[in-house]
Amino acid sequence: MGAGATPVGFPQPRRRQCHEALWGPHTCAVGIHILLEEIDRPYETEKLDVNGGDTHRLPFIGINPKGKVPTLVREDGSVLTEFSAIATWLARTNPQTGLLPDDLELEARAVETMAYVGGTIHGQGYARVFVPQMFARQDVAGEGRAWAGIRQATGARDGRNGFRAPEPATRPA
Ligand SMILES: N[C@@H](CCC(=O)N[C@@H](CS)C(=O)NCC(=O)O)C(=O)O
Repeated sequence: MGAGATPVGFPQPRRRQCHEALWGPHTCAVGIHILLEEIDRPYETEKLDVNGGDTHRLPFIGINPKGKVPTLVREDGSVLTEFSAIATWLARTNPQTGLLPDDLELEARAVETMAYVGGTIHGQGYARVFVPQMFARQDVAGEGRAWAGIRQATGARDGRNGFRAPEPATRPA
């Protein structure tokens, strides 16, 4: 399959007049909406009822099988997902906006901040607020489900040992 070819079974991307951001109120996708405003070029939006489950139903799930906003359908019809990827791509394709510094060190710092906000504050922080029952302190979770799962998957007596590298004898020669 040549570069840029569409895998069999996938809908052929259709060119569009402008980008379309699929987003939901009160979600991190609002950030991409803000960036599109900053860029000051025409764009379209599709507002989803995320709490109502729109991201897990067709047609959205056919566009982004991960079932997450933000999702950007670009002018060439291709779909880009993940906040930091979309933000970086929007910044790089619109350098006049100065959204991302040119200097490598400053760019690395911007990516560092984006990764922390997206991965740690958003990904873990909010999950801990919304579904605290899914999290337990590791020092009291020795008999908890997570370690039990690791024990089962690895055969380790103590869940923590499940993370140890295999004994040399079990490595391929
Ligand atoms: N790793 C994704 C996470 C995006 C994400 O968690 N989006 C949430 C809204 S803030 C979502 O779509 N949730 C819908 C769901 O999980 O059902 C990214 O960085 O874009």
